[in-house]
Amino acid sequence: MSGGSGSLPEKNRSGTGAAMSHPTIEYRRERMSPEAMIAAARAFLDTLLLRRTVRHFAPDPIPDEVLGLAIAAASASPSGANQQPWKFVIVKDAELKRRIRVKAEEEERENYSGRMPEEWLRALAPLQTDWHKEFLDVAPALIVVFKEEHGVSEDGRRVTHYYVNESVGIACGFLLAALNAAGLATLTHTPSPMAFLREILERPKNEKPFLLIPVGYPASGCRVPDIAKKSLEEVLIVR
Ligand code: IYR
Repeated sequence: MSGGSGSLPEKNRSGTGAAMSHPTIEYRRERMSPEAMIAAARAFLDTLLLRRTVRHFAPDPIPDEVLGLAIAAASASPSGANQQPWKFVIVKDAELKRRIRVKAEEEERENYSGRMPEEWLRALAPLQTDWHKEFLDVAPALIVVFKEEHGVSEDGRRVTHYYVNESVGIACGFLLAALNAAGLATLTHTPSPMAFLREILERPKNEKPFLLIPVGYPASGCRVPDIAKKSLEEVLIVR
């Protein structure tokens, strides 16, 4: 057998002691050679290093199928109790994008002119952001990620969801990586507060906006801040 470090004792095979009511399936994955692992990890890193947060998009349309595949990748993410507490709304309609921009800019104007403390504004200065959010109607698609704070059963009862922020955060990471792998530029935008997104996009009350991701090609001549990631030495501790 490949891919395992050993066999589990029979009574623990299901991990729950309830194998009959909660069936398991065998999980196999071919082991890679160390060389192949290193090559795959390096190739993945090199692709991720191509990603930059982009604030200037070309209006050119992008293939719908790529968006669908990237959202399928996001939805393959692990989640608390496998509850998959997320919804992804793709907004391509020009009028909806315009309404989102108008509301986001209203909020951001307040943020930049008093709601954000000086320390926050100083931290943001290298990113050169301000209240203008032109990208919200220029980018060909916005993906609005909603978190389901709780679920609703078929008979209308409230279902508790676990580790919602962690789950949706991981799914967003998968989504950004998938879009990046397909050669698209993204922006992780969090207009604050963003409750207006639920109203404009007519989502139910148990869904809260989590992240707004404009997607597209970078505009020609697009520039990004000259900022760097921390070195591995700064972020990695081996004990
Ligand atoms: N939401 C504002 C401010 C902002 C906050 C953080 I933290 C950023 O990393 C970038 C921007 C805006 O979008 O301009």
